[in-house]
Amino acid sequence: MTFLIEIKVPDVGNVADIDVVEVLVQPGDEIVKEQTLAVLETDKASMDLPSSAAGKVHAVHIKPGDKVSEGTLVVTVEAVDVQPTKAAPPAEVSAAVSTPVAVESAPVAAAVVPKSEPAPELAASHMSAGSGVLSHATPSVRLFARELGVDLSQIKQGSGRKGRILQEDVKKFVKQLLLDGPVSSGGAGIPPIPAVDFSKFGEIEEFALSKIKRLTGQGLSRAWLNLPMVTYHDEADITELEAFRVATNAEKSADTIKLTNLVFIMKALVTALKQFPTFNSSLAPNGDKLILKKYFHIGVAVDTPNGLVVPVLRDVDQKSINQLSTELVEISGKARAGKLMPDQMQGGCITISSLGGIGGTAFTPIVNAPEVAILGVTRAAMKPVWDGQTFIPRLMLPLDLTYDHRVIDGAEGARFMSAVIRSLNDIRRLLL
Ligand code: CAO
Repeated sequence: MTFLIEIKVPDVGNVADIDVVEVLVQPGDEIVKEQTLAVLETDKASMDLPSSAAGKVHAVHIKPGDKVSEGTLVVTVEAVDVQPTKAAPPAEVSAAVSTPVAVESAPVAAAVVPKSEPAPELAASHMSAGSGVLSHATPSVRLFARELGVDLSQIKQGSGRKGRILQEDVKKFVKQLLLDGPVSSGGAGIPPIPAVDFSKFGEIEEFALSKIKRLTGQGLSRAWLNLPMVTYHDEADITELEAFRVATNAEKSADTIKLTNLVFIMKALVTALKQFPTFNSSLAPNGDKLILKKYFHIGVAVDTPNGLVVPVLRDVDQKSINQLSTELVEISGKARAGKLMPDQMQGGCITISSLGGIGGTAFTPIVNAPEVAILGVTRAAMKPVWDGQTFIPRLMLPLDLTYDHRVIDGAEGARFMSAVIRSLNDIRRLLL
Protein backbone atom coordinates (compact mmCIF):
# COMPACT_ATOMS: atom_id res chain seq x y z
CA MET A 1 0.00 0.00 0.00
CA THR A 2 1.29 3.45 -0.84
CA PHE A 3 0.66 6.61 1.09
CA LEU A 4 1.30 10.20 0.39
CA ILE A 5 3.06 12.06 3.13
CA GLU A 6 3.10 15.82 3.29
CA ILE A 7 6.28 17.37 4.48
CA LYS A 8 5.90 20.87 5.79
CA VAL A 9 8.12 23.60 7.18
CA PRO A 10 8.48 23.01 10.92
CA ASP A 11 8.56 25.55 13.70
CA VAL A 12 11.76 27.49 13.03
CA GLY A 13 11.36 29.91 15.87
CA ASN A 14 8.59 32.29 14.90
CA VAL A 15 10.30 33.42 11.73
CA ALA A 16 7.95 34.01 8.81
CA ASP A 17 8.60 34.67 5.12
CA ILE A 18 11.76 32.65 4.95
CA ASP A 19 13.43 32.69 1.52
CA VAL A 20 13.73 29.42 -0.36
CA VAL A 21 17.28 29.46 -1.70
CA GLU A 22 17.64 26.00 -3.17
CA VAL A 23 15.34 23.05 -3.77
CA LEU A 24 17.35 19.88 -3.84
CA VAL A 25 14.76 17.29 -4.88
CA GLN A 26 12.40 16.85 -7.79
CA PRO A 27 9.42 14.61 -8.50
CA GLY A 28 10.44 11.00 -8.95
CA ASP A 29 13.54 11.25 -6.69
CA GLU A 30 13.93 8.46 -4.16
CA ILE A 31 14.76 10.10 -0.86
CA VAL A 32 15.82 8.87 2.55
CA LYS A 33 15.04 10.25 5.95
CA GLU A 34 17.17 13.27 6.91
CA GLN A 35 18.00 13.98 3.29
CA THR A 36 18.05 17.72 2.67
CA LEU A 37 15.00 18.78 0.68
CA ALA A 38 15.63 22.47 0.47
CA VAL A 39 17.79 25.28 1.78
CA LEU A 40 15.99 28.12 3.49
CA GLU A 41 17.48 31.43 4.38
CA THR A 42 16.59 34.14 6.84
CA ASP A 43 18.43 37.41 7.35
CA LYS A 44 20.76 35.67 9.78
CA ALA A 45 21.12 32.11 8.64
CA SER A 46 20.69 29.53 6.01
CA MET A 47 19.34 26.19 7.07
CA ASP A 48 18.80 22.77 5.58
CA LEU A 49 15.33 21.35 5.64
CA PRO A 50 15.78 17.61 6.14
CA SER A 51 13.09 15.14 5.17
CA SER A 52 11.24 13.39 7.93
CA ALA A 53 10.15 10.56 5.65
CA ALA A 54 11.64 8.18 3.12
CA GLY A 55 10.08 7.34 -0.23
CA LYS A 56 9.59 8.76 -3.69
CA VAL A 57 9.03 12.47 -4.19
CA HIS A 58 5.50 12.79 -5.56
CA ALA A 59 5.40 16.57 -5.89
CA VAL A 60 7.49 19.57 -4.96
CA HIS A 61 5.45 22.52 -3.77
CA ILE A 62 8.11 25.19 -3.41
CA LYS A 63 10.69 26.74 -5.72
CA PRO A 64 13.71 29.01 -5.22
CA GLY A 65 12.58 32.55 -4.57
CA ASP A 66 9.39 31.51 -2.74
CA LYS A 67 8.78 32.65 0.79
CA VAL A 68 7.72 30.03 3.30
CA SER A 69 6.66 29.95 6.93
CA GLU A 70 5.88 27.31 9.49
CA GLY A 71 3.39 24.84 7.99
CA THR A 72 4.10 25.63 4.33
CA LEU A 73 3.88 22.43 2.30
CA VAL A 74 7.30 21.55 0.91
CA VAL A 75 6.98 18.17 -0.78
CA THR A 76 4.68 15.19 -0.86
CA VAL A 77 6.33 11.84 -0.68
CA GLU A 78 4.97 8.46 -1.71
CA ALA A 79 5.81 6.02 1.00
CA VAL A 80 5.03 2.38 1.41
CA ASP A 81 4.09 0.40 4.50
CA VAL A 82 3.10 3.39 6.53
CA GLN A 83 0.07 3.24 8.78
CA PRO A 84 -2.17 5.95 7.36
CA THR A 85 -3.82 6.86 10.60
CA LYS A 86 -0.64 7.50 12.51
CA ALA A 87 1.70 10.38 12.13
CA ALA A 88 5.36 9.57 12.31
CA PRO A 89 6.26 9.30 15.97
CA PRO A 90 7.62 12.60 17.28
CA ALA A 91 11.03 11.11 17.97
CA GLU A 92 11.41 10.35 14.31
CA VAL A 93 10.16 13.65 13.06
CA SER A 94 13.46 15.24 12.52
CA ALA A 95 12.85 18.65 11.14
CA ALA A 96 10.18 19.10 8.60
CA VAL A 97 6.77 18.04 9.78
CA SER A 98 5.42 14.99 7.99
CA THR A 99 1.83 13.99 7.74
CA PRO A 100 0.58 10.78 6.14
CA VAL A 101 -2.51 11.95 4.37
CA ALA A 102 -4.20 9.44 2.14
CA VAL A 103 -4.51 5.83 1.24
CA GLU A 104 -3.75 4.21 -2.11
CA SER A 105 -1.94 7.12 -3.74
CA ALA A 106 -4.91 9.31 -3.21
CA PRO A 107 -4.59 13.03 -3.72
CA VAL A 108 -3.13 14.93 -0.81
CA ALA A 109 -5.67 15.73 1.81
CA ALA A 110 -5.51 18.12 4.63
CA ALA A 111 -4.72 16.55 7.94
CA VAL A 112 -4.05 17.58 11.48
CA VAL A 113 -0.38 18.36 11.52
CA PRO A 114 1.43 17.25 14.67
CA LYS A 115 3.87 19.91 15.75
CA SER A 116 7.45 19.05 16.28
CA GLU A 117 10.38 21.00 17.65
CA PRO A 118 13.03 21.86 15.13
CA ALA A 119 15.23 18.80 14.98
CA PRO A 120 18.29 18.99 17.21
CA GLU A 121 20.42 18.41 14.15
CA LEU A 122 18.84 21.30 12.33
CA ALA A 123 19.61 23.61 15.17
CA ALA A 124 23.00 22.21 16.05
CA SER A 125 24.48 22.07 12.62
CA HIS A 126 23.97 25.78 12.09
CA MET A 127 24.47 27.12 15.53
CA SER A 128 27.82 28.72 16.17
CA ALA A 129 29.51 27.73 19.41
CA GLY A 130 28.81 30.09 22.24
CA SER A 131 27.24 32.95 20.41
CA GLY A 132 24.05 31.34 19.21
CA VAL A 133 24.42 33.05 15.84
CA LEU A 134 23.47 30.91 12.90
CA SER A 135 26.02 30.28 10.16
CA HIS A 136 25.07 31.24 6.71
CA ALA A 137 26.13 28.66 4.12
CA THR A 138 24.72 26.17 1.68
CA PRO A 139 24.80 22.43 2.43
CA SER A 140 27.59 21.83 -0.06
CA VAL A 141 29.73 24.46 1.62
CA ARG A 142 28.88 23.03 5.03
CA LEU A 143 29.80 19.58 3.82
CA PHE A 144 33.08 20.97 2.48
CA ALA A 145 33.76 22.67 5.82
CA ARG A 146 32.92 19.48 7.74
CA GLU A 147 35.33 17.49 5.58
CA LEU A 148 38.10 19.95 6.47
CA GLY A 149 37.06 20.03 10.13
CA VAL A 150 36.24 23.74 9.96
CA ASP A 151 33.73 25.11 12.42
CA LEU A 152 31.74 27.49 10.22
CA SER A 153 30.78 29.65 13.15
CA GLN A 154 34.41 30.83 13.23
CA ILE A 155 34.00 32.44 9.83
CA LYS A 156 32.44 35.69 10.87
CA GLN A 157 31.40 36.98 7.47
CA GLY A 158 31.09 35.25 4.13
CA SER A 159 31.72 37.02 0.87
CA GLY A 160 28.49 35.80 -0.75
CA ARG A 161 25.15 37.53 -0.94
CA LYS A 162 23.97 38.72 2.49
CA GLY A 163 27.25 37.54 3.97
CA ARG A 164 26.73 33.94 2.95
CA ILE A 165 29.83 31.78 3.48
CA LEU A 166 31.15 30.42 0.19
CA GLN A 167 33.58 27.58 -0.47
CA GLU A 168 36.22 30.24 -1.20
CA ASP A 169 35.70 31.68 2.29
CA VAL A 170 36.31 28.27 3.84
CA LYS A 171 39.49 27.83 1.81
CA LYS A 172 40.67 31.31 2.79
CA PHE A 173 39.93 30.55 6.44
CA VAL A 174 41.98 27.33 6.34
CA LYS A 175 44.83 29.09 4.58
CA GLN A 176 44.85 31.80 7.24
CA LEU A 177 44.80 29.16 9.98
CA LEU A 178 47.89 27.55 8.50
CA LEU A 179 49.64 30.91 8.27
CA ASP A 180 48.64 32.13 11.70
CA GLY A 181 48.99 28.97 13.71
CA PRO A 182 46.75 28.62 16.70
CA VAL A 183 46.85 32.23 17.85
CA SER A 184 43.97 33.66 15.89
CA SER A 185 42.02 30.49 15.45
CA GLY A 186 41.86 29.13 18.91
CA GLY A 187 43.07 25.83 17.45
CA ALA A 188 43.08 22.43 19.15
CA GLY A 189 39.43 22.94 20.00
CA ILE A 190 40.28 26.01 22.08
CA PRO A 191 37.68 28.72 21.59
CA PRO A 192 39.20 31.81 19.99
CA ILE A 193 39.24 35.10 21.85
CA PRO A 194 36.15 36.96 20.68
CA ALA A 195 36.56 40.10 18.61
CA VAL A 196 35.70 43.26 20.51
CA ASP A 197 34.90 46.63 19.01
CA PHE A 198 37.04 48.71 21.38
CA SER A 199 36.00 51.95 19.70
CA LYS A 200 32.70 51.54 21.55
CA PHE A 201 34.57 52.34 24.76
CA GLY A 202 36.82 55.18 23.67
CA GLU A 203 39.29 56.41 21.11
CA ILE A 204 41.56 53.78 19.58
CA GLU A 205 44.33 53.54 16.99
CA GLU A 206 45.44 50.45 15.08
CA PHE A 207 48.99 49.39 14.21
CA ALA A 208 50.02 46.42 12.11
CA LEU A 209 52.27 44.00 14.01
CA SER A 210 55.81 43.75 12.69
CA LYS A 211 56.70 40.52 10.91
CA ILE A 212 59.08 39.65 13.76
CA LYS A 213 56.31 40.09 16.33
CA ARG A 214 53.91 37.95 14.32
CA LEU A 215 56.44 35.17 13.80
CA THR A 216 57.59 35.29 17.43
CA GLY A 217 53.96 35.18 18.51
CA GLN A 218 53.38 32.04 16.45
CA GLY A 219 56.45 30.35 17.89
CA LEU A 220 55.50 31.26 21.46
CA SER A 221 51.91 30.08 21.02
CA ARG A 222 53.12 26.84 19.48
CA ALA A 223 55.43 26.22 22.42
CA TRP A 224 52.81 27.26 24.96
CA LEU A 225 50.25 24.84 23.50
CA ASN A 226 52.61 21.93 22.85
CA LEU A 227 54.92 21.86 25.85
CA PRO A 228 53.98 21.05 29.43
CA MET A 229 56.22 23.67 31.03
CA VAL A 230 57.36 24.13 34.60
CA THR A 231 59.27 27.16 35.84
CA TYR A 232 61.62 26.76 38.79
CA HIS A 233 62.96 29.81 40.64
CA ASP A 234 66.14 30.25 42.64
CA GLU A 235 68.84 32.79 43.35
CA ALA A 236 72.61 32.84 42.82
CA ASP A 237 74.88 34.74 45.14
CA ILE A 238 76.93 36.81 42.69
CA THR A 239 78.64 39.07 45.24
CA GLU A 240 82.10 37.83 44.33
CA LEU A 241 81.31 37.62 40.63
CA GLU A 242 80.18 41.24 40.68
CA ALA A 243 83.32 42.36 42.50
CA PHE A 244 85.42 40.56 39.89
CA ARG A 245 83.36 41.98 37.01
CA VAL A 246 83.56 45.56 38.29
CA ALA A 247 87.30 45.26 38.96
CA THR A 248 87.93 43.77 35.51
CA ASN A 249 85.86 46.43 33.80
CA ALA A 250 87.77 49.14 35.70
CA GLU A 251 90.99 47.81 34.19
CA LYS A 252 89.61 48.02 30.69
CA SER A 253 90.21 51.07 28.56
CA ALA A 254 87.20 53.18 27.68
CA ASP A 255 86.95 51.78 24.15
CA THR A 256 86.94 48.09 25.12
CA ILE A 257 83.84 46.10 25.63
CA LYS A 258 82.77 45.77 29.25
CA LEU A 259 81.74 42.52 30.85
CA THR A 260 78.15 41.99 31.95
CA ASN A 261 76.73 39.16 34.06
CA LEU A 262 75.31 37.54 31.01
CA VAL A 263 78.55 36.10 29.66
CA PHE A 264 79.26 34.45 33.01
CA ILE A 265 75.75 33.03 33.00
CA MET A 266 76.39 31.62 29.52
CA LYS A 267 79.53 29.90 30.74
CA ALA A 268 77.73 28.61 33.84
CA LEU A 269 75.03 27.19 31.59
CA VAL A 270 77.59 25.31 29.51
CA THR A 271 79.06 23.72 32.65
CA ALA A 272 75.57 22.63 33.73
CA LEU A 273 74.68 21.37 30.23
CA LYS A 274 77.77 19.16 30.29
CA GLN A 275 76.66 17.73 33.63
CA PHE A 276 73.02 17.29 32.57
CA PRO A 277 73.01 16.40 28.85
CA THR A 278 69.22 16.07 28.68
CA PHE A 279 69.08 19.86 28.91
CA ASN A 280 71.09 19.95 25.70
CA SER A 281 68.56 17.97 23.73
CA SER A 282 65.42 18.14 21.64
CA LEU A 283 62.51 15.76 21.62
CA ALA A 284 61.95 14.10 18.21
CA PRO A 285 58.67 15.35 16.70
CA ASN A 286 56.92 12.02 17.26
CA GLY A 287 58.06 12.12 20.88
CA ASP A 288 59.73 8.71 20.89
CA LYS A 289 63.36 9.74 21.17
CA LEU A 290 65.61 12.41 22.53
CA ILE A 291 68.25 13.96 20.29
CA LEU A 292 71.29 14.87 22.38
CA LYS A 293 73.54 17.64 21.07
CA LYS A 294 77.29 17.57 21.51
CA TYR A 295 77.75 21.25 20.76
CA PHE A 296 77.04 24.24 23.02
CA HIS A 297 75.29 27.04 21.16
CA ILE A 298 73.36 29.49 23.33
CA GLY A 299 70.53 31.74 22.23
CA VAL A 300 70.14 35.15 23.88
CA ALA A 301 66.79 36.92 23.72
CA VAL A 302 67.34 40.48 22.53
CA ASP A 303 64.80 43.20 22.80
CA THR A 304 64.66 45.17 19.53
CA PRO A 305 62.41 47.99 18.29
CA ASN A 306 60.70 45.45 16.03
CA GLY A 307 60.23 42.78 18.68
CA LEU A 308 62.06 39.96 20.34
CA VAL A 309 64.76 38.08 18.43
CA VAL A 310 67.06 35.32 19.59
CA PRO A 311 70.53 35.38 18.05
CA VAL A 312 72.66 32.35 18.81
CA LEU A 313 76.23 32.44 20.07
CA ARG A 314 78.04 29.36 18.82
CA ASP A 315 80.49 27.09 20.61
CA VAL A 316 80.25 29.00 23.87
CA ASP A 317 82.33 26.26 25.53
CA GLN A 318 85.30 27.13 23.32
CA LYS A 319 85.27 30.90 23.77
CA SER A 320 86.71 33.16 26.47
CA ILE A 321 84.63 35.54 28.58
CA ASN A 322 86.13 38.48 26.66
CA GLN A 323 85.39 36.87 23.30
CA LEU A 324 81.81 36.17 24.34
CA SER A 325 81.35 39.74 25.57
CA THR A 326 82.52 41.12 22.23
CA GLU A 327 80.33 38.69 20.32
CA LEU A 328 77.28 39.46 22.47
CA VAL A 329 77.63 43.20 21.88
CA GLU A 330 78.11 42.64 18.15
CA ILE A 331 75.26 40.22 17.70
CA SER A 332 72.78 42.11 19.91
CA GLY A 333 73.71 45.29 17.99
CA LYS A 334 73.00 43.54 14.72
CA ALA A 335 69.71 42.25 16.15
CA ARG A 336 68.64 45.75 17.12
CA ALA A 337 69.61 47.07 13.70
CA GLY A 338 67.57 44.31 12.06
CA LYS A 339 70.69 42.95 10.37
CA LEU A 340 70.78 39.38 11.64
CA MET A 341 71.01 36.67 9.02
CA PRO A 342 68.61 33.72 9.46
CA ASP A 343 71.46 31.32 10.26
CA GLN A 344 72.51 33.57 13.16
CA MET A 345 69.21 32.75 14.82
CA GLN A 346 69.39 28.99 14.32
CA GLY A 347 70.95 26.05 16.08
CA GLY A 348 70.54 27.14 19.69
CA CYS A 349 70.68 24.49 22.45
CA ILE A 350 69.20 26.58 25.25
CA THR A 351 68.15 30.23 25.54
CA ILE A 352 68.80 32.96 28.09
CA SER A 353 66.21 35.66 28.50
CA SER A 354 67.67 38.43 30.63
CA LEU A 355 65.58 41.29 31.90
CA GLY A 356 68.24 42.10 34.47
CA GLY A 357 69.17 45.39 32.85
CA ILE A 358 65.56 46.47 33.26
CA GLY A 359 64.43 45.08 36.61
CA GLY A 360 62.15 42.38 37.95
CA THR A 361 62.33 39.73 40.65
CA ALA A 362 61.02 36.72 38.71
CA PHE A 363 59.15 35.75 35.55
CA THR A 364 58.19 32.63 33.64
CA PRO A 365 59.95 32.57 30.25
CA ILE A 366 58.54 30.30 27.55
CA VAL A 367 60.82 27.56 26.21
CA ASN A 368 62.14 28.35 22.75
CA ALA A 369 61.03 24.98 21.33
CA PRO A 370 62.38 22.60 20.10
CA GLU A 371 64.89 23.47 22.81
CA VAL A 372 63.86 21.97 26.14
CA ALA A 373 64.77 24.73 28.56
CA ILE A 374 65.22 28.46 28.93
CA LEU A 375 66.86 30.46 31.70
CA GLY A 376 65.23 33.72 32.75
CA VAL A 377 67.28 36.34 34.58
CA THR A 378 66.00 39.39 36.44
CA ARG A 379 67.71 42.14 38.38
CA ALA A 380 70.31 41.30 41.00
CA ALA A 381 69.65 42.94 44.37
CA MET A 382 71.47 43.25 47.68
CA LYS A 383 69.74 41.06 50.26
CA PRO A 384 70.41 40.11 53.87
CA VAL A 385 71.54 36.48 53.86
CA TRP A 386 71.86 34.48 57.10
CA ASP A 387 75.33 32.93 57.37
CA GLY A 388 74.53 30.85 60.46
CA GLN A 389 75.37 33.60 62.91
CA THR A 390 74.39 36.86 61.37
CA PHE A 391 72.79 38.46 58.35
CA ILE A 392 75.27 39.59 55.75
CA PRO A 393 74.56 41.68 52.67
CA ARG A 394 74.92 39.62 49.50
CA LEU A 395 74.16 40.43 45.86
CA MET A 396 71.54 37.89 44.87
CA LEU A 397 70.66 37.18 41.23
CA PRO A 398 67.15 35.78 40.63
CA LEU A 399 67.02 32.98 38.05
CA ASP A 400 63.99 31.30 36.49
CA LEU A 401 64.40 27.99 34.73
CA THR A 402 61.50 26.88 32.52
CA TYR A 403 61.76 23.37 31.14
CA ASP A 404 59.77 20.92 29.05
CA HIS A 405 58.45 18.49 31.64
CA ARG A 406 58.19 15.70 29.06
CA VAL A 407 61.98 15.67 28.91
CA ILE A 408 63.06 16.97 32.30
CA ASP A 409 61.87 15.85 35.72
CA GLY A 410 61.40 18.32 38.54
CA ALA A 411 64.37 16.99 40.50
CA GLU A 412 66.61 17.15 37.44
CA GLY A 413 65.48 20.72 36.85
CA ALA A 414 66.37 21.67 40.43
CA ARG A 415 69.77 19.95 40.15
CA PHE A 416 70.53 21.72 36.88
CA MET A 417 69.68 25.07 38.44
CA SER A 418 71.89 24.25 41.45
CA ALA A 419 74.77 23.51 39.09
CA VAL A 420 74.30 26.88 37.36
CA ILE A 421 74.14 28.62 40.73
CA ARG A 422 77.26 26.86 42.05
CA SER A 423 79.26 28.17 39.08
CA LEU A 424 77.95 31.71 39.54
CA ASN A 425 78.51 31.64 43.30
CA ASP A 426 82.14 30.80 42.65
CA ILE A 427 83.27 31.42 39.10
CA ARG A 428 86.54 29.53 39.70
CA ARG A 429 84.39 26.45 39.06
CA LEU A 430 84.09 27.56 35.43
CA LEU A 431 87.74 26.62 35.05
CA LEU A 432 87.24 23.05 36.21
N1 CAO B 1 71.07 42.50 37.57
C1 CAO B 1 71.53 43.76 37.73
N2 CAO B 1 72.04 44.47 36.71
C2 CAO B 1 72.09 43.91 35.49
C3 CAO B 1 71.62 42.61 35.26
C4 CAO B 1 71.11 41.90 36.37
N3 CAO B 1 70.65 40.66 36.23
N4 CAO B 1 71.77 42.33 33.96
C5 CAO B 1 72.30 43.39 33.38
N5 CAO B 1 72.49 44.35 34.32
C6 CAO B 1 73.08 45.64 34.12
C7 CAO B 1 74.33 45.52 33.31
O1 CAO B 1 75.44 45.23 34.13
C8 CAO B 1 74.41 46.88 32.71
O2 CAO B 1 74.86 47.78 33.69
P1 CAO B 1 76.01 48.87 33.37
O3 CAO B 1 75.42 49.70 32.28
O4 CAO B 1 76.18 49.58 34.67
O5 CAO B 1 77.19 48.09 32.95
C9 CAO B 1 72.96 47.23 32.43
O6 CAO B 1 72.20 46.39 33.30
C10 CAO B 1 72.50 46.97 31.02
O7 CAO B 1 72.87 45.67 30.62
P2 CAO B 1 72.49 45.13 29.17
O8 CAO B 1 71.10 44.70 29.17
O9 CAO B 1 72.85 46.17 28.17
O10 CAO B 1 73.51 43.96 28.94
P3 CAO B 1 73.33 42.44 29.20
O11 CAO B 1 74.58 41.82 28.71
O12 CAO B 1 72.95 42.15 30.59
O13 CAO B 1 72.11 42.02 28.25
C11 CAO B 1 70.87 41.72 26.25
C12 CAO B 1 72.25 41.97 26.87
C13 CAO B 1 71.01 41.70 24.75
C14 CAO B 1 70.30 40.43 26.74
C15 CAO B 1 69.93 42.85 26.72
O14 CAO B 1 70.41 44.09 26.26
C16 CAO B 1 68.50 42.69 26.28
O15 CAO B 1 68.10 42.93 25.13
N6 CAO B 1 67.63 42.28 27.24
C17 CAO B 1 66.21 42.09 27.01
C18 CAO B 1 65.92 40.65 26.67
C19 CAO B 1 64.43 40.41 26.68
O16 CAO B 1 63.65 41.21 26.19
N7 CAO B 1 64.02 39.31 27.28
C20 CAO B 1 62.65 39.05 27.45
C21 CAO B 1 62.29 37.92 26.61
S1 CAO B 1 60.73 37.27 27.03
O17 CAO B 1 59.74 38.34 26.40
